[in-house]
Amino acid sequence: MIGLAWREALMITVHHLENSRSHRILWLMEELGLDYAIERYKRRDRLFSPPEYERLHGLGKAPVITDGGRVVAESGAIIEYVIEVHGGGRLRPPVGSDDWVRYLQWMHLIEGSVMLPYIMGIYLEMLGPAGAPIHERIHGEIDRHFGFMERELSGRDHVVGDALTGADIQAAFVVEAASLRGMLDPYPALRRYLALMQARPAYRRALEKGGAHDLDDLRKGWRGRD
Ligand SMILES: N[C@@H](CCC(=O)N[C@@H](CS)C(=O)NCC(=O)O)C(=O)O
Repeated sequence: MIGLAWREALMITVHHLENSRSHRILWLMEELGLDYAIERYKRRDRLFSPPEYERLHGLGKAPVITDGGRVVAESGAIIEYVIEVHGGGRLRPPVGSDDWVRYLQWMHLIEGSVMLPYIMGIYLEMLGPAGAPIHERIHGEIDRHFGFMERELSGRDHVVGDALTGADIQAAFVVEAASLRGMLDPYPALRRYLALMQARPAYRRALEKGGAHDLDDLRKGWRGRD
């Protein structure tokens, strides 16, 4: 009989920071049906990761997983790692196929491109009237990125092909975050896509296991409207 500590050493541990992108990884593990452990961490001042999280990985940003002696950070890298090492070819198109090229682009598009204007929009809002000189530029970039995703997802249920892939797990978080800020009114395809993702049993199980997904702080006014 293997003791608990040993069992955990042999399986992936998802280091889950409350209300964060680490929901992506819980969702991934649930979709793949893998055995995993969860270590939970509370945010410091509702915003930052706690010092124990920084001790896991120098950047201290969620998500982080440990897999035996390996520590993997950065959500896109974790999703690719888990799919390649433990996924047995599931949740990604065959390597080298056209769908795989699209999968790779979306896997990197979200954190590499879309998150930047999204976060800049939050900071702009914090600046209040002082942000006026860069308002048009930032909102132009937000519209450009979200408009691109809207056109790409029109008439589709998934980012790639006709089944869920890791790229959907990467994409849904930013669409959900935008939805909470009331940004999706002009984007019916993104609203439909998000509803499809949120209805998946594995998405919901990840929420149950990870605890409340309270992204309420994101709800604060958008473009100063509310
Ligand atoms: N590009 C990174 C972003 C990581 C990130 O910003 N994580 C946030 C949670 S959603 C975080 O750890 N915030 C806590 C902090 O900044 O201390 C990824 O996708 O993993």
